[in-house]
Amino acid sequence: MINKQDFNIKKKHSFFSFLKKNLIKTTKDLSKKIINLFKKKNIIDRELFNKLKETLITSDIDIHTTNKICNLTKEYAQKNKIQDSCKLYDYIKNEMFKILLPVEIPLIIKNKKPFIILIIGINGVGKTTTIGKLAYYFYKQKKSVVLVSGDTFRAGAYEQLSIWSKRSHSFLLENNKKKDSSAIIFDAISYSKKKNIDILIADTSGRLHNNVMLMKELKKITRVIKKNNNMLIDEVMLILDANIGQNSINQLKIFHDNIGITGITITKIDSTAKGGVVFSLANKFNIPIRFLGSGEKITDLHLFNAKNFINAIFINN
Ligand SMILES: Nc1nc2c(ncn2[C@@H]2O[C@H](COP(=O)(O)OP(=O)(O)O)[C@@H](O)[C@H]2O)c(=O)[nH]1
Ligand SMILES: [Mg+2]
Repeated sequence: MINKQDFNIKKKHSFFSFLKKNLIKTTKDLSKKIINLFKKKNIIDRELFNKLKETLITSDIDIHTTNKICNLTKEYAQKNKIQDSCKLYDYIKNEMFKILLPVEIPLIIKNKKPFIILIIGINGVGKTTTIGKLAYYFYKQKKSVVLVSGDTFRAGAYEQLSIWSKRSHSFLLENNKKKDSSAIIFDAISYSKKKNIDILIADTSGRLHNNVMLMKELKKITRVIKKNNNMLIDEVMLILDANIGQNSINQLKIFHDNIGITGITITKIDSTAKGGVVFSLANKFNIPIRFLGSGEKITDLHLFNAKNFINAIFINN
């Protein structure tokens, strides 16, 4: 059953209130502490900056990004001879917004058929679920979508994708059990070309990110796709689970070094207190954050929006 509540027709501000509500877990502490330090009159001294540093680090922002925010704020306060900590609230808000803004780059579907999206990431991060949500998102935009299950390792992977294909009105290609994932995806491209399909989304297997075999398999998939009449993958989307905090930086680095990532989707922002990692990912890698996943329903997918994310932390009341 399709959930009638469609994100495409939701009012703009409802996404903001959604984020505010759902980010409560993600950024509640961060929000509360920043408000305590910079919405109340505090003396601007070394202790205040130590507290800011501690606040950022404990919400899972890495040390490098934390130092950047603290140093900029300190310099701004000194340069402008600011005495009152309240006057720094908007400054910090803006500096943190500036970290997120460059990675707010939505996925544009070019008029190339099929537009190929390869979904990768370790086990359990939400790859298959995100594919279902994406397929529905494109279905609402009146695109024809084909799914293919390149996960030949996990028992039930095909069946799980099959459920999502029905929910999202997309077409799932049958897998030839004798073939490996790159051959299965190769066939899916040929099929989609023949049928003039708009978008092909390929699921892949997870396992461990330091698993040499996994990287080998993903490299083979990208090689095989390139050989298919020079078809390029249009989006290599890495799925990261917000729950794993700083560990997602390592995951992104390994996948990016081996395969080359063109976009990120961060799932499970509804169930974590480690949302600060979004700032680390944005600051350390200049890779677009496409979507946020906020639950298990088909409509729990949201375009990443830097302003909404910041406004959910820096609450103005
Ligand atoms: N709360 C929450 N759960 C999610 C989200 N995305 C996926 N999940 C759950 O995470 C689990 C693993 O998802 P799955 O798509 O099978 O991960 P995969 O192994 O990467 O394909 C499932 O129980 C999903 O329902 C999300 O955004 N929020
Ligand atoms: Mg899966």
